[in-house]
This record gives sequence, C-alpha cells and structure tokens, in this order.
Amino acid sequence: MADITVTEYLLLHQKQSPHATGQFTGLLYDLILSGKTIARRITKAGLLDILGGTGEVNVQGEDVQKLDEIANRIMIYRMERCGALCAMSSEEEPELIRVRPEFPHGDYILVFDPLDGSSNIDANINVGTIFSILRRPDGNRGEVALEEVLQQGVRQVAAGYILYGPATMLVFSTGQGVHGFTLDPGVGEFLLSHPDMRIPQQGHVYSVNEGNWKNWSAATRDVIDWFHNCPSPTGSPYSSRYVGSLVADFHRTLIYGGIYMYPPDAKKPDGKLRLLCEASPLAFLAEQAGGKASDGMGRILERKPDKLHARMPLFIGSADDVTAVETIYAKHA
Ligand code: P6P
Repeated sequence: MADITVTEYLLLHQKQSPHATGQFTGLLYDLILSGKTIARRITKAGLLDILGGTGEVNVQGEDVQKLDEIANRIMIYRMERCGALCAMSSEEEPELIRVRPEFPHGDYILVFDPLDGSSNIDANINVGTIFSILRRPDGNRGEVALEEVLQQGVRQVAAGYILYGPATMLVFSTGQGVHGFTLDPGVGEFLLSHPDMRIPQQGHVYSVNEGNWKNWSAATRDVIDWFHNCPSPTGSPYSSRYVGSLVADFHRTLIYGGIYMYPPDAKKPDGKLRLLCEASPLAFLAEQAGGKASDGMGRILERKPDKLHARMPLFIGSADDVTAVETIYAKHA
C-alpha cells in the first residue's frame, strides 16, 4: 500500500463533504500533532519519572496520573490555537473550556478524554486519546453556551481515537467509514494501514469486568450469562478478554468483532463511562463500521447528555451481539 497520509486521504478519498474544509483539516492536523506529542511523552515516561499519580483527584473522582495531566495540558494548549474551535470539553476538566479571545475561533467544538485507561499506565498497558468533534449550532455567535455542547451523538461531525500501544494508531471517521492509520516514527506521519474498517456481524469475544457481578441486576446477569453459553459463529464458546483500558478493548472489538460491555450496577446506576467523550465517539465509529452501540435499551447516538460529564451504560461491537443484549433487557422490562 502506497504511503497515504491522513491529509491526503481526507482530501482524496472523502467526498467533498463540508468537513473537508481547510478549517476541519487544520483541526485534524493539530489533533494529530497533539497525539504525536503525547505518544513521545508516554514512551519516555518510565525514564523521565512521570509515571504514577499526582495525588490529585479529577472531576470523575479518579486519581489523576501525571501523564493524564500532561496529556490534558498538551491537548488544551495545542487545540486552543488550532483556529477551528470555539470551545472544548476535557474529561479532566470540570467546566467547559471556551477558546480565549486572543486565539482564532472556528465553529467546531472538541470533546476529548486526553488519556483514557491511564490507571493502567504503570503496567505499560495500552492507553488512548478519544475525541469527538461537534459543530456549533448554525448561526450561534458570542460566548458558547453549555447547551450547545450537550448534543446527541448523531450530530457528531467526526470521532476517533489515538491508541498508544506497540504501534501508535489513529482511527477515525468523518461519517464515510472508519479508517486506521499507523504512525511511522521514522517520518513522523500517520500512514493509512486499515482502510474502511468493518466490525464482523457477530464475534467470538465478550469483554466485561466480571468483578462487578454481585452489583449487577438479574437482567444484566442474564446478559453476561448469554455470552457464557451462546456459541460463537465457529460453534466454539466465546472467549473473555478484558484489558481494563477502553480504547484497547474497543480497538480489539473493532478488529476481531464481539462485544465490549460496561453495564449499570448498584454502585454506578448509569455505568462508569462518559457519554460525550467516550460512549458517543466510539458509538459513532462502531456504527460507521457496521456495528452497533447501545445503552441496553437503545442507540447511544440518540442519547442527549443532560450534563457535560453524564455517564452512560455501554454495550458496543458486533451488531448481532449488541442486538442479543437489547433483546434480553427487553424481556426483563
Ligand atoms: P473498571 C479506565 O479508567 C476506564 O475509564 C476505561 O478505560 C476502562 O474501560 C474502564 O475505566 C475500566 O473500569 O471498573 O473495569 O476498572
């Protein structure tokens, strides 16, 4: 495969959609630069003693890891200057970030989790940056209101993630399929490696933290039992895989199929994952790749957040596997 860069792919392979404007391409360029900068910091983390926690707790009540904070600062610094945004929301920031007047403004809103899975960093396990790109509702001017950010996932202009693993990968969609690019450190470019990614109709892997079993409802236990017993397409039982890093678990699901689940439980009635910066962007990718994403009752992309850090149960992956979950929950309704 010839060396196709992200910019080339956007310009040549995406129908001239409104998002192929210079502003959007510029946004993606700075997002990629942020990803490369974060990747470099992560690979050196153990050597520069920036592993471990800062001793602070974020808006989610989670211990902030040093790399969390570094990744968050890199994203905010770089993206505030990209000229395409009017506002941002970071999983690490309690409030909406409005682009300051001294910087060029655009009509896009960026929502991101700067370093998802960071609790695994000390174990050198894959982590990732997840991003969602929204447009400011047409015609709105002046200070961005919070309500303008609380949009259903169907309104996303683009979504994706950067996975920091054995290879650093960028996987994203602008609504015309899902495309994967692998960083060639030699040239510092993401090159097309996975054109038009598709999730198999049914998979053979289920991914959930079974340690939450005692806190699950009867309906959720039936869902998990379904995958304990139902045959995979080859007739063999499903395998259980759980990294505990959402981007790693989702990327495996995108490549091999199957289902990733974070169900509601007695301690987390809305589940653990955030709608705007985790469930919604990954749901956009899953549907673009021929899969499904549900909160157990219906489409994640139709859920409207009531607050910036709204949480949402998530069942995402192969269409048949997610449908099986919805069927079981419907029987218990
Ligand atoms: P649990 C990491 O903290 C994270 O937000 C996701 O990356 C991951 O999928 C999930 O939480 C793991 O949560 O409760 O299974 O440890």
